Amino acid sequence: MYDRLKSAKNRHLEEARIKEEDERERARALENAPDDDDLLAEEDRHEGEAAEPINSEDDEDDKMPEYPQEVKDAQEKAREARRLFDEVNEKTGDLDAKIREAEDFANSDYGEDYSWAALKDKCFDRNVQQYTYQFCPFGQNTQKDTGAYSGTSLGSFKNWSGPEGNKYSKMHFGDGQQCWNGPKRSTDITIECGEENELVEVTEPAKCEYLFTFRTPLACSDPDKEVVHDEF
Ligand code: MAN
Repeated sequence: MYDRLKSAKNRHLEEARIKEEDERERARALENAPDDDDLLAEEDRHEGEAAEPINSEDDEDDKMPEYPQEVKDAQEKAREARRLFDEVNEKTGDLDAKIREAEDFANSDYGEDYSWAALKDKCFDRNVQQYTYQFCPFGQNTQKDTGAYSGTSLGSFKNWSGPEGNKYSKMHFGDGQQCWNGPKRSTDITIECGEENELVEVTEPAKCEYLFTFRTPLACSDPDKEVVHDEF
């Protein structure tokens, strides 16, 4: 999928580059100015001013002679080429963002059936004493004074950390805000089956090491996969 996006992007860029290059060539040839190899830069300097004469021999004359028509045409073409280039550049920027997003998605572990992707970009809060804790499954956990705007990072998602065979039952978050005289803050999350997505418990068993319990229907075993026992 990104290969297709990438080649579309490269094609757009190449077309715009060639078109801009052609127009510059033409403008250079017409202006017959060997030193001026950047018509667009020249164009910038003239922006907002009346066109200046090429060979101004009469300084007293207020009326400015204009560039020859071919040069003005070439300047307009160059402006057009630049507009096209800017437009394509913006489109490739959008494509870049989509490619990054697709790559991120492909490099993340959302489970065999990608079902955990449903929690991507979601966050769940719980108030405990003076703090509001926030669990953002594939992002960053925080602790903030309830009502405060910003908080303390309790780590960002590192990996699924459940035991073999049950990998998706725990998550580890690390590299949070450094604890005074202690480690960088981290969170371990235990994931349980529940009817709703809910952060049900928050504790700090050791200084700056947090434990969350999160309930979600995603952790409930798939009834299709369960062994069906005969009821006879
Ligand atoms: C803050 C909070 C607490 C933590 C201390 C450590 O008060 O992040 O959870 O135990 O800092 O100094």
